[in-house]
Amino acid sequence: MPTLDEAATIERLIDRIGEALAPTTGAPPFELIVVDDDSPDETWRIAQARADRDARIRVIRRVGPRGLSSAVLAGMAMARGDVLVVIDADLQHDERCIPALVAAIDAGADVALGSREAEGGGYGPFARWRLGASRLGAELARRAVGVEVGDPMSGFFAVSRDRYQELSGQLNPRGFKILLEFLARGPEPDVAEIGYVFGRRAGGTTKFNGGVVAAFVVSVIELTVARRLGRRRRA
Ligand SMILES: Nc1nc2c(ncn2[C@@H]2O[C@H](COP(=O)(O)OP(=O)(O)OP(=O)(O)O)[C@@H](O)[C@H]2O)c(=O)[nH]1
Ligand SMILES: [Mg+2]
Repeated sequence: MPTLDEAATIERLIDRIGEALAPTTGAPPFELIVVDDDSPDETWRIAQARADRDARIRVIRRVGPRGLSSAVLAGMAMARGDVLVVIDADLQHDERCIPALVAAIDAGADVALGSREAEGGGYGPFARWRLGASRLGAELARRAVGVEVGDPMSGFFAVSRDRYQELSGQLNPRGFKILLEFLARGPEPDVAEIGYVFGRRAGGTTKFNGGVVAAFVVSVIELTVARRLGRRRRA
């Protein structure tokens, strides 16, 4: 779970994940790794207080490197499980879908997406301009990754340990859309999509800005070139 100034929501999300993955539900055992970039609102301190009481939780407070995608990769590098799940901390992602994401990986998928475009999914109260921009971005992303996926812009997804290990030397931690890296690099992945309804940000403020869009455009170009070259080399 990457966090930057999410003090308003992090505890609620930790509670909800604990409920969604309680042993009584039959969900697999889990660890929760919070990767915080030295949030001025001290999200890391709140998370650490929970970790002190709960051995399943670990907190990384990074003081040098920054960025959502690099935080995700830092968490993955520490993770011990067979399935690696990424979820935002602002309650926009539905943690009740985590067991379905894990089950999809267990059933053989390389990547499983929480998808706003799959059955049962939706954009909820997403602002109209963001919905338009997101759909346009999704179309560009689909072309870049060359994989038929409904919601390549998702920040809520699971990756198998095998896929992670196969790609770990090639992943570029640029910007917000690390999922694209898992879709575009290496051999074409087997992808599952689990519908969920994108929620309203439940507190705190957005980190989405012009820099995020610029990084996305660079990623799309770079992944398109890398994939075409890779395919030619493999052919
Ligand atoms: N560690 C870390 N986490 C980040 C960084 N930027 C964003 N995040 C986290 O990544 C997640 C996604 O960021 P958001 O601001 O919610 O982005 P978004 O969902 O596209 O935008 P909204 O719909 O406005 O919430 C949240 O949990 C953020 O706290 C960063 O630089 N470092
Ligand atoms: Mg958000």
